[in-house]
Amino acid sequence: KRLSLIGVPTDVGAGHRGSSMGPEALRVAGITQSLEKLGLDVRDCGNIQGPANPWQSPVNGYRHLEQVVAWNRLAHDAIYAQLQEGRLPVMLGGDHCLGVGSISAVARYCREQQKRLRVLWLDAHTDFNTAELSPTGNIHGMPVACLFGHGPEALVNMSGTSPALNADMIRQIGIRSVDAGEKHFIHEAGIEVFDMRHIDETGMRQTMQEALYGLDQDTHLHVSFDVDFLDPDIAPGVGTTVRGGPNYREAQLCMEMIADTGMMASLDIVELNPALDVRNLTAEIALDMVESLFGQSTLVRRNVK
Ligand code: DIR
Ligand code: MN
Ligand code: MN
Ligand code: MN
Repeated sequence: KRLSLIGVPTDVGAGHRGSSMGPEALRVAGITQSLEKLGLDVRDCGNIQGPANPWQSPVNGYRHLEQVVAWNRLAHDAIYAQLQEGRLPVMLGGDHCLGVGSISAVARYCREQQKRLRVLWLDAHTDFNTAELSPTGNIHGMPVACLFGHGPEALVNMSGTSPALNADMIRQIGIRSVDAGEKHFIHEAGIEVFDMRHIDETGMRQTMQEALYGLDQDTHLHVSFDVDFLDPDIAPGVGTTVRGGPNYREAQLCMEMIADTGMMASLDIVELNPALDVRNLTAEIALDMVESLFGQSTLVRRNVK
């Protein structure tokens, strides 16, 4: 497999500064070398350059909308270009507002290639807020709503059609923090959410079997990995920690079961915040997870493709 790492150093969508250092923290942790060791062809495209963070309060319910749009356009174009070259884009975020640009590029590509799209959204949060519903105005809490057609026009239309996604195309896993208005809105949208209670009750294995159900050879599988998916005991270096997430082994199983499908065709790694981390531990843990996503396993397994 041929991979392209694309650094998108943003924190304009977040409520804390520092996720803009995420791409470099992943490189320092050795992402290129780790993936090359797995036999992958890795191209590091470096970092995209975009507008600075003006650190302002929300305007009409959105914080830094102009900058968020600019960064997402750049991310969209960079990711789309790598897909067109037949490479597997790995977006190194940056905050999760970038899910709009990344998944819009993937949705555009899938439409052209007549591929089905399945997005796995690994996150403590559903990221389904709108300007009206959001308690913060931070756009990293809104990307899924934008992809469903709810949000500012520039973000909503980024894939060339709106909505870019519908409920058949996404599964959310690890959810444990949903804002009051968001809770009703996500239910209305009909999104299948495998929250922490679902994982507690059925286990990660059953959860992932359900989340991966129905993939076929024509499916493009996109993984959007918000590092706050992980329990803060193992991953403290994120802006919005929420207790009670998947532990190391549960998260590993999740990633290994995704790898077993052999179908992951694009990946986001977002919300890693080195300013809040401890000796780059969270980058290293996130990288362990990424290694598993790309097929690192203890033993040779019969279902490896
Ligand atoms: C919160 C936090 N729901 C918001 N969202 C985060 O501001 O909308 N998403 N942190 O990853
Ligand atoms: Mn998120
Ligand atoms: Mn999150
Ligand atoms: Mn390792």
